[in-house]
Amino acid sequence: PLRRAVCPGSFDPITCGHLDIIGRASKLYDTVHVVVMINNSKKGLFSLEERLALIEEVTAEFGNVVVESFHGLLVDYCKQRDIPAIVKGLRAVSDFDYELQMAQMNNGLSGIETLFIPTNPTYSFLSSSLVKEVAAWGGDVSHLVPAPVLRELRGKLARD
Ligand code: COD
Repeated sequence: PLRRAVCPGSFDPITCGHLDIIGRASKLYDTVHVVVMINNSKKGLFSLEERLALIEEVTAEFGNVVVESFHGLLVDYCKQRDIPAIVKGLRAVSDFDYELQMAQMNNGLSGIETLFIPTNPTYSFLSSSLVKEVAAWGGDVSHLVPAPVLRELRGKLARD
């Protein structure tokens, strides 16, 4: 049978840290579903459509990545698609507490397994929110986000 996994997130926007994890997962699974989880209470810089288009563009090279969005619980997305595994990146011990809680909650809710891939140390400090903050103040994030994201970030910030 085909082995499939989900890489969930907000991806506002996708960074080189996310992309590293997705690329590594794409070598371990037949298909990787990158899913933008919709959180109505968190207004992002990028619209849902923009996030999806950017993820499509930068993950095309892997050849086995499906990009979707979902409104609801991650375990319900996994159940609907019959996907047994979630893959997450772990940046530092500070990620671990919360990721462990979510992994245990998700396993208790539906039996789904969460697998962690240690972040490439080059990106261990990297988050979408820091990228947005640094870029907003004119800092250089060109080594932290894929080129299409850099282009869109510059466009957005120029309009503000
Ligand atoms: N290096 C490696 N991996 C990274 C990096 C980096 N620099 N940055 C992020 N990651 C990985 C992490 O695994 C992270 O979890 C994932 O990428 C996504 O990151 P973000 O910042 O885009 O997304 P988050 O942290 O906002 O995502 C949280 C979820 C959307 C996954 C979570 O809230 C969720 O599952 N929500 C759906 C509702 C639900 O089911 N809730 C119950 C949970 S128990």
